[in-house]
Amino acid sequence: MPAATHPHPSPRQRERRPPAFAPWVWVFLLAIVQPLAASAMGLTISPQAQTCPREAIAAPALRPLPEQAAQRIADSQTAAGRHDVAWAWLGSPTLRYPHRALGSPTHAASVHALVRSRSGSWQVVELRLPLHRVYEDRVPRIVDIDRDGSEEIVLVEADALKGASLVVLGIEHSANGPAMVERARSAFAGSTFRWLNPVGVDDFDADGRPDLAMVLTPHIGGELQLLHYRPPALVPYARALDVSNHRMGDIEQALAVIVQGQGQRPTVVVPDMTLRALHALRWDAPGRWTELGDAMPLPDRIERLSPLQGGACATLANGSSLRVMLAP
Ligand SMILES: [Ca+2]
Ligand SMILES: [Ca+2]
Repeated sequence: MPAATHPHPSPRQRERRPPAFAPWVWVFLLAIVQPLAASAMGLTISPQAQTCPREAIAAPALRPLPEQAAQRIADSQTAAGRHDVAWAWLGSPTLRYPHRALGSPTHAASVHALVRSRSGSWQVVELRLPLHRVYEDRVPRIVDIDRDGSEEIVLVEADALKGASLVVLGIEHSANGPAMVERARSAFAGSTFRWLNPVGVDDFDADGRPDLAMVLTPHIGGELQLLHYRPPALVPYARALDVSNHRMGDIEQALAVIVQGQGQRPTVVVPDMTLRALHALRWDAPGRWTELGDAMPLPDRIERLSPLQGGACATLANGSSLRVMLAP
């Protein structure tokens, strides 16, 4: 396992650190010297005329959304799969874990999915948590993480004493039909109300197998972790400090983007702890972080990051949008 390293700039990078202009001066300078900035820093930021896209254009759903999905918890999102999980949603609202990281003390005590059975019919399956657990999350993520043709569901679960854990659920088939089961989970965050926010799934270390990325404790000193999927565990193999992908109390969970550069491993674009600057971090051989430029200061707090081809679109608290691109 490679040694965990910190994304702080090397002495060489520090020598290149430009003088501390006001953030708006930076945006202006970057806009007018973009070609130079692109080759020198690996990450460019320029104004974006349109508002950032909310969602990628989705393919047609496998099945109509089941009526039961209307019972999902308030402010939560349904998720659509592409293979054998048509839909997933969070249910059974409960106040038994009164943490307001996502704005409301209501959390889900169950997850539900419309899945394809071995006979080809579609059935709703569910997984209910014990009384000391909730899903402290607002959106299921459907992905075939082990590429076996059957989709998994990724969620944040929270324990009354141990805090949050990232969990991967799968569909298991038996004579009784399909059932939702736990495949793997990360270590718990450590104590009550310690939370984590997922970033996404990609093959960050280029071993041919998808990994998970998340930010542990994004409100109190966030740590970006890359984790191998090794059922029954999610095993961290890389860590980077001074990151955050969530503002305490905000429902928005999308503040980090995975960018696929040409001929390179995937890069994680993620705010720093102030949510006013961006890191671009890539896990490179033989096991170290490459930071594509120093953290880039922005004119206001980042409220959301949306994927763009080759980069990300940042929505700022002042309503403006910025285009954040990796150098090719
Ligand atoms: Ca799978
Ligand atoms: Ca991998």
